[in-house]
Amino acid sequence: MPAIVHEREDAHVPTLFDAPGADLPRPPREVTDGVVHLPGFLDLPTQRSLVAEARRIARSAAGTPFAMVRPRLRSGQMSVYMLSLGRYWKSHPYRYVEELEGMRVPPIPESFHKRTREALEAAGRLSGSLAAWSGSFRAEAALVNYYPPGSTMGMHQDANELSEAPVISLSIGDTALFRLGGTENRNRPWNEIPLLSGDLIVFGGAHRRAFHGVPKVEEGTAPDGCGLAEGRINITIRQVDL
Ligand SMILES: O=C(O)CCC(=O)C(=O)O
Repeated sequence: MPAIVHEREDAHVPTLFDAPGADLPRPPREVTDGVVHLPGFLDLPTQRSLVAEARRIARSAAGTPFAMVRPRLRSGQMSVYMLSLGRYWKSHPYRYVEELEGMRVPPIPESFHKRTREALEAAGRLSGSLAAWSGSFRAEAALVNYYPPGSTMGMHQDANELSEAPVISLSIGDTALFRLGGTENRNRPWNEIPLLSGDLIVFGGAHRRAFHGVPKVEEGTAPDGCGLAEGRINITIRQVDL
């Protein structure tokens, strides 16, 4: 997760539910080579338990070097809060570390590992580029991103991992617009995928280093029972080493 650029791109984003096609059925699909979208991958009880787990870890990390904070990057203050598990994603310069101030990064909980295995199995059934990873993927770094109302994430590349293994991304809470472009720059053309609570995106293959971001989160759309009263949680899981 390197440089986040805080562009004002959100100014052009329509309301998600007004967007053309927003009311169409959402079948599981390979959106483009190596990018799989599985709507409703997590049921509500699973969403609640992942949120509860993330809260428990965030509470125990409070006051330590691993506290959930809004990172300050070279490009400015992020609006998203981040909690690092397994490896800590550090800025200045951007890199992953296994410890800070002599303390180990909190481990990735078993519930996240389990969802990762299930996600890769399901994604591998839809994408030839992802199929090989379900047996060999090692979940080494998990980021819990909390989007309070009004927050966004600028277009960026996940480029600090040595591995080409895909990124597993789970969404809980408010509906977000996930924008995925090419590997060369932040510009169009993009795929834009509304991510509802419980959705899974896996991106790898030709799009592992694609620029991506979240220009819009629709306030007040989190379903009852997902475990979040407001905002959005995104959990991304990565293999860092080769
Ligand atoms: O919140 C999301 O859906 C995307 C998160 C993301 O891009 C990242 O953690 O690198």
